[in-house]
Amino acid sequence: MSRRTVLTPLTALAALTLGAGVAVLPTQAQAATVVVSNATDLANAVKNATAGTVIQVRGGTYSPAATLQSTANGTSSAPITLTAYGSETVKIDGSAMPAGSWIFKLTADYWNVSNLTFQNARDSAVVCQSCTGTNWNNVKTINGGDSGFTLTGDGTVDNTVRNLDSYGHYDAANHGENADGIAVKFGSGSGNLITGARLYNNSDDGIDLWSFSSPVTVEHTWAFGNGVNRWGDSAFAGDGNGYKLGGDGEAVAHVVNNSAAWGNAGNGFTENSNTGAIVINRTTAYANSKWGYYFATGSAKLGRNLAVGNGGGAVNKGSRVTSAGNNWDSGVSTPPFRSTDASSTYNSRSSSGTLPATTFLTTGSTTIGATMN
Ligand SMILES: [Ca+2]
Ligand SMILES: [Ca+2]
Repeated sequence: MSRRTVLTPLTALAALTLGAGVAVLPTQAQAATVVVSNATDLANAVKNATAGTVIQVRGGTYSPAATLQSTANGTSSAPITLTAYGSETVKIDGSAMPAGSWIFKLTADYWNVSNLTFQNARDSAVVCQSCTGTNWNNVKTINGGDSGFTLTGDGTVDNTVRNLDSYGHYDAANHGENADGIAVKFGSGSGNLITGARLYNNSDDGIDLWSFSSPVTVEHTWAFGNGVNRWGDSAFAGDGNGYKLGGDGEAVAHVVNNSAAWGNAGNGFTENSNTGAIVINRTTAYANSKWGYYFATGSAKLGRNLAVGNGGGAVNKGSRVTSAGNNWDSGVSTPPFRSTDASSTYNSRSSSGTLPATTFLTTGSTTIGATMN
């Protein structure tokens, strides 16, 4: 049962003094702050949220019977908040939902969602459709049946995804062809930022910007180990790009700053046929199976990037690419890595949610490659 912490005794008092008027009391709006401790109350709290509602979820694992969803908008001054209670650990598990279910779907504006894990989705874990002004902080999407975190639809504007962990996703029906760590696909809208993400061991790509026609900014993000067949699938079809930065004929100038890709089965960073002026600045591609950077057809701007040990080579770039200050450009040296042991990259995040401290792929350079933080 919900514990409504901002109950209004005056309402009860009014009911008493009204006497027979009880029957015509207006429906009491959901209180501003709702603390929930079971799956039914969680579902109802999400369903009934209105601008200003704060939903706090007590620690534990919740297995709702159906997708948690809302079309209710917050406002910029009165967002809707969904978060863990205090510092408690909350896991929302999709296992009990029907096949094909997403765990959490918003078609809504101005929600702040934080400190929650969405695991074992039957399909995608979290989908925000045509959302404006949502903030996602320290969310984890784990081991689902399609992409972990998705922004989609026209009117996808000014959303920030900060410190997302998204891993272990695999779409069995399509032999892993579709399940990405984070997908910003099939839509448009400006001002979308992904920062501090760790996107790994997904069957398809780390991040996929397929058919999204407005620039997306990605920074301080790691994509690794994607597209590796970890499921014994004899018809495995995952692509395994760390950063798949386009597709479906869109020409769009996405931006990737200070991020890294390693150990992916495909390319570290790829235009994926996007001919727009993609900007890739101070990133590192290490030991990906194909190219570190694959920009064969478009007009990307590659600056101060570091490619080492990639199976296909450092870069495949077409004549329209601008390339300067990268370690494949003439006269630019390759600083040595302090460490190529990736084990620390799996460590817990800092208390504020930032990426774990590591020396992996750091060089100390102030001019080239990702700083890995
Ligand atoms: Ca794919
Ligand atoms: Ca993909």
